[in-house]
Amino acid sequence: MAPATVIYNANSHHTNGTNGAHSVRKPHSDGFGTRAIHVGSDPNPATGAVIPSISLSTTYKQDAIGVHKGFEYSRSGNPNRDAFEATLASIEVGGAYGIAFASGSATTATILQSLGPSAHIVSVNDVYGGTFRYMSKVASINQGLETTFLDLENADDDTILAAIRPNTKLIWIESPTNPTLRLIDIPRIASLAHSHPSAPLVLVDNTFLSPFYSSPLLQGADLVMHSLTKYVNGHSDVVMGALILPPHHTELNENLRYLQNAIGAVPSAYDCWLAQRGAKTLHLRMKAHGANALAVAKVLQKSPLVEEVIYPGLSTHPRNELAYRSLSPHALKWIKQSNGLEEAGFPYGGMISFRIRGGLAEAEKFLTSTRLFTLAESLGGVESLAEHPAKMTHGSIPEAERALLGIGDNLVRLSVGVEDVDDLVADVEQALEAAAALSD
Ligand code: P1T
Repeated sequence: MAPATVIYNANSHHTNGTNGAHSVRKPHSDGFGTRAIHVGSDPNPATGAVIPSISLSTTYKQDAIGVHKGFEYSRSGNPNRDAFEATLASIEVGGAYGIAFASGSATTATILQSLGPSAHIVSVNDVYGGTFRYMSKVASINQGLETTFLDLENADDDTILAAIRPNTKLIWIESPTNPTLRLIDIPRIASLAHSHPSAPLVLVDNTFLSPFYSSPLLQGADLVMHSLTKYVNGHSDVVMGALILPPHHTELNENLRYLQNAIGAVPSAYDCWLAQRGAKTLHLRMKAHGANALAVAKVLQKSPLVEEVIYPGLSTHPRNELAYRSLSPHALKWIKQSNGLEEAGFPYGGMISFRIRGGLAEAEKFLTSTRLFTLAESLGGVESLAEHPAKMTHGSIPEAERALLGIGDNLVRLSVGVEDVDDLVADVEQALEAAAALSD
C-alpha cells in the first residue's frame, strides 16, 4: 500500500495521515477546541496511553556525553512542560513559542529582568496590584527600571509617543485591566510603538480574556503573557504563568528561554500536566463564563442598588464597539453563530466589576452575604468568586493612586463561574438586598 500523504500545517497536530484510503486530503486548519485538546497531547508511542504520563524525573540518562533524547535536567525542560508549552503556542493564535513559568508573577519578573539595567517602560496605569508592585517597588530598586504609568485607554497619540524615551524597551498592556476593566486599543498602541525610533516591544497580559476571547498577537503585540493560574488552568488548583511569542521573535524567544532556565522560576511537571488538562476545556468553559457573566451584568445593571456596572460586553458599555473589534476570530465566529447574543451585548469573558450603592460597609455586606460567590482573591476558576480590590488584590497600590484609578471602597469584582446561571443571578440579587438592608 502506498504511504499516506503527509499533510502538515502549523495548526494541525497530525503530521501523518495513517489512513491509506484518503491519500489526498485538503490541508485543514483545526479549530481552537481541537487544538486545545490535541496539540501537545499525542498518544504515547510506547504504551498507547491517550493521556500523557506525568514525568517526575529530575534528570535524564545520556548515552554518551551530550547525547540524549532531548532532555537533560528538568529545570531546562521536561516532557510535560514541553508538551504544555506546545499547547499554549497553539491556542494563543499567532504564537509559535510558549515559555512556562512558576506563576504569572514569575513571568512578569523574568520579562522585566530581561530588559537589563536602567531601562524604561510604559505601563497601563491600571494593572494587577502585584505587577504594579514588581515594577515600582522591586525592579525599580534592583535594576533601576523606570515605569511611566499611563492611561492608555484615554491618552491621545501624542501623549503616548511623548512618553516613549530612547531607552523605552517595553509597553505593558492589560486589557481589560484588573480591576476596572478599562479597554485598550491594542492595534493602535502597537502601531504607535512600532513607528517610534525606540521601537519598544508591546506585551499584552491576556489573563482576563484568555486565548479564547482575545488574540493580541494578531493585533500586533510582540508578546502575550498569562497568569495560567486563572482561566487557562481553570480549576483553582495550579499557580503558573507563561509567555507566548510569534514566529518572527526567534531571538527574543531564545533569550527568554535562556532566562527561564537561568533564573529557574519554572513550573513542576505535575502542574504542567494539570494545566494542560484544564486547557483542554478552555473553549467550553469560556463560553459558559461569558454567557453567565453577561446575564449577571444585565441583572446588576437593572438593580437600583448598583451605581455602575463595568462589563465591556454590555451594549451600553462606552467601549462596547472596541470590545467587539478585539474579539479573537474563534470567539467572533461563536458569537455570530449564537442567536440573539448580540442584541443586549455579547459574552466578553467572565469578569465583572461594579460599584455598589453605599461604601465599604455595603460592599463588605454584599461580599459576606453571597452563598455561591466565595469571598476570595483570584479568578478564572469554574467556581464563582467575589472580592474587594481596594482591600485585597490591589491593596499594594497607594490609596491616592487607587482613588485616581477608581478603585474605591464600593468597588466589587466578580469572577463569574460556570454554575447554573439562575442560581448565580439569585445569589447576586439576595446579596444586594442584604447590603441594601444595612442602610434601611
Ligand atoms: O498570581 P499569579 O499567577 O502570579 O499571576 C499574577 C497576575 C498577573 N496578571 C494578572 C492580570 C493577574 O490578575 C494576576 C493575578 N491576579 C490575582 C491573583 C487577582 O486576584 O487579581
